[in-house]
Amino acid sequence: MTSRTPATGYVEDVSPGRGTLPPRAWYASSDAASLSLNGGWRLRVSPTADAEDDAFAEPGFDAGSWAEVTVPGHWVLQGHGAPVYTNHLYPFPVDPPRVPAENPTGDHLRVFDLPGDWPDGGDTVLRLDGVESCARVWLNGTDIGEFKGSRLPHEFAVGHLLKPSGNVLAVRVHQWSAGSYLEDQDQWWLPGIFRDVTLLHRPPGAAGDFFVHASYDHVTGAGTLRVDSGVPGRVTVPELGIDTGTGEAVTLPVEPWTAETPRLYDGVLATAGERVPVRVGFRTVVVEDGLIKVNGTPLLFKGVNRHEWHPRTGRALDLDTMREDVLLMKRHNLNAVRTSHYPPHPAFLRLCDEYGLWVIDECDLETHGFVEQDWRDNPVDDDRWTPALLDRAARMVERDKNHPSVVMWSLGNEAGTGRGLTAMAEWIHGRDPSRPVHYEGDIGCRDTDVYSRMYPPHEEVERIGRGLDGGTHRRRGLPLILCEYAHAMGNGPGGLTEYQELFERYDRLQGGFVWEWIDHGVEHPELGFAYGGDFGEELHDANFVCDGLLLPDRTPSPGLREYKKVIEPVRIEAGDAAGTVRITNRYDFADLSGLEFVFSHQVDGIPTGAHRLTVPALAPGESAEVKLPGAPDGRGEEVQWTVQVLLAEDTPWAGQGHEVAWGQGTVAPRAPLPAAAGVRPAVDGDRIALGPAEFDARTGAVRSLSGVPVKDLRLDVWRATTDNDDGASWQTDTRYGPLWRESGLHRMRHRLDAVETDGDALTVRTRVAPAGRETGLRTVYRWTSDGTRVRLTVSVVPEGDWRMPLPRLGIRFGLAGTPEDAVFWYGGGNEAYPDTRAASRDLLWDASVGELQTPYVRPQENGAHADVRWAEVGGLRVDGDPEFWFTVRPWTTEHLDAARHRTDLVPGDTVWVHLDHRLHGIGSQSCGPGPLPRYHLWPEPVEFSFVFSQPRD
Ligand code: IPT
Repeated sequence: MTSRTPATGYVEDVSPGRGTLPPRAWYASSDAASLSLNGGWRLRVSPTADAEDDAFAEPGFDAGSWAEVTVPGHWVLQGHGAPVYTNHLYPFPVDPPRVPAENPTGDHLRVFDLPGDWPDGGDTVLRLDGVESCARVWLNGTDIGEFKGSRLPHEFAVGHLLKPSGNVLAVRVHQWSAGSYLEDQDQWWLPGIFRDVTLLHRPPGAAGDFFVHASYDHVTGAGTLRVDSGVPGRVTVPELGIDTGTGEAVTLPVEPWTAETPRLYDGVLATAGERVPVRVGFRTVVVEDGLIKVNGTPLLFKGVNRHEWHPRTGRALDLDTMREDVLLMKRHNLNAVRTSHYPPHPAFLRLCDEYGLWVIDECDLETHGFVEQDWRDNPVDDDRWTPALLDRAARMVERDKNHPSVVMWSLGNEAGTGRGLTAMAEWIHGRDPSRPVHYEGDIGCRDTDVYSRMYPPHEEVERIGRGLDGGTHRRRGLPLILCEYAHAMGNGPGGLTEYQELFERYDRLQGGFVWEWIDHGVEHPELGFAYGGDFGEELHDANFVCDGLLLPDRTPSPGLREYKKVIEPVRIEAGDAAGTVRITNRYDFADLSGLEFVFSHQVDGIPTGAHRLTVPALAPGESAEVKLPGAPDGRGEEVQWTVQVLLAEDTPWAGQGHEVAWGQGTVAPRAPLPAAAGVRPAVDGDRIALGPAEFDARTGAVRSLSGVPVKDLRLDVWRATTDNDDGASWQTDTRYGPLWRESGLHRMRHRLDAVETDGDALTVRTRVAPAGRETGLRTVYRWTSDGTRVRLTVSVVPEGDWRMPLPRLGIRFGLAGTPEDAVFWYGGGNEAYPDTRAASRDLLWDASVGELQTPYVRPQENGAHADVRWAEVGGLRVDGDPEFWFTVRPWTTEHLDAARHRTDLVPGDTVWVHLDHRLHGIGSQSCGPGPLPRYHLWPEPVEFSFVFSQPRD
């Protein structure tokens, strides 16, 4: 027997690769030639790593019959094979570093000519910015090496192999490799050459690698610039009059860079061989006195975790999409991004420098699946893998070190603990002492400079804020950030306001990063957006991949608008003295001079005139009380004040007039509703008339109100459970979604006990309860009328041993209608639930029924509006006593509950109207804690009323 090492042995080799150049700074030279090799490539996908020999790499190979794909791209999103989604489970047997025999392998071919003016001399480098997960590369038939580390650049020296024309670049990409064990992030597995491929001419005397050190001394106001470069050269920054040698420090007065004031100075590094534009931002990051400070000032991160995602191209993003992300973040008051869980496309960091976002740059490392075996054999605790880990750390730090926006390095995510991580941290600290190191899994903070947690409940965050959490001596002296919190899966996240209050109350709490930026739904012709399982995966985690603040097409979700309000940089509250507002500057660095304040009074939801409010240019943290103009005479109407904070001038990220913050308060409350009584019910055969209402005499069911036919009006306690109701399987706290279903709250029965016409009321007595349980809700509907209006008072008394809160408590009924029908209401605007209502602003609103549906990728409860005084829908007006939660749908809750994808929802000819007295909170239990106890809807005796009438003109 003879054995032979397969030619594909490198696939399962723990080493990072062979033949690549040392990592270096990523930059675009202004004069050295380059050639993009993006575009159409030939592709052949084989089922295993070694199904095909390497003859395809030879010049002259005829790939005419191969498919065409676009590079950058993933072949599984271009019609060849399918994506696979798992959260933390490896989608193959765990036997490191071995991978399955079924290893889809994409042979990519590209033939290219050099441009006619391609310079002679020097060298040329081939750079691949991202290939998942392992690639072997040939140029003109010569094997130049192979590499792993999907979201990191890899370069080869290829000058000696290039010809003026007919160059053949062959890249064999394996979906699975030893590297896959290090890339177990919660996302789709998407093989391919998904970032740019570029040929870079390197003239003699080219800069190669360089390190821009630009610090800021907040005491003196001076910046110090020193550019270290392997190849000597001159550094010029004309605006500052800097003209100095590499390796030499210059100190002079500058304006510092911050995420709020992203002051960049354009400079040039000129070596003998090339000129390289450098964008210098002066800032100094330290952890001192237990706080993360930039330029001497403690930061508050208002952040988000960003995976790279596009619903058609996966992790292959174009510049416009990256810019759209940054603009959306800035416009929603975000100031920070954690690049979960790998370094992003380098252009994204350039945008962060330019527009201003604090960045935690995270290494391409996660070994989460090892948790299933109590972290046994975890590569980060196995010395054989350490070179691969160090390679990843170096590729990230070297590539991204010149970005002022990067204020922290992160070792990776969910990789347990081990010597390899320590080695990475040591290497990073040595190479770049100017930035703190982050890693959430280092619970004692042995290797890290900040204490970081994921998804802790509020009370635990508060304990940490008060320094009562214990922990190692080192940890006790460090600030806390929540690298992930508030899981934005489906409807939610709830509880943001209360987290923010804690962050603002305790210095040690320096904010956090909501999980996550965008739903990773895959555009799909039949399903709308596909999620895990939709491609027939053997193992998958369903729609856990859709947990973003943006829907997959980048439509902001209500959760993003909520977050924007919660983290607004200016707080507007009622002042202590009557007729005043308190205005607080919550920026860390900026004053309020770029903002204008517009004030108006609202009478019954209608703004009356707008005035400019003069507000002092408060420094960060300062507040002032400002007097408001006199209120109009309400004459029984409700009067509110509203202050909007707008950009006074155009900024790079939003135009003049863009709203950054707002506040609202009450001047005169709403007048009580009339009793609407006096007329007596009249029984007439099988019907009862009561003013403009008609009822079934036997059942007491309402048939019409003000001439509008009404279907199935009754008490409703059910909602199509949200992802946060259902909760994550590993949660140890009660998960109410499953409990509600188990208890039959979705199949309540309505027993009729009596229909009474006494005096001026029609009273319908019922008991609402699920089969198989003793618990129930005694429910009495009491109808009265004054001849034009009809008042319904619902009283509910719980019976039995209720051990759970209710999803909702209100009534629902059907009206003839379609999604196009207009709805008007006075009350809150944004979708809101008890713990997601910060962005709910009172106004007179109108929308169509269809527009009021939030199209969460997995359909679920959505679309409630808070504090609604009255609403008009389907030819009926409803006034609430008290205010109610208002929801309309072109389908029933039962349909919504059964739907798995958007396209399962088909409108009928009925619009279902929900008027809720109370709702259960939303929370974050799809990964974190449930709603705070104060947002639980515990059954208790309640009474609430609605007055129905004809719409007003
Ligand atoms: C946490 C992961 O870090 C993140 O990648 C994502 O999977 C998130 O959960 C859920 O969407 S890890 C979890 C065990 C808290």
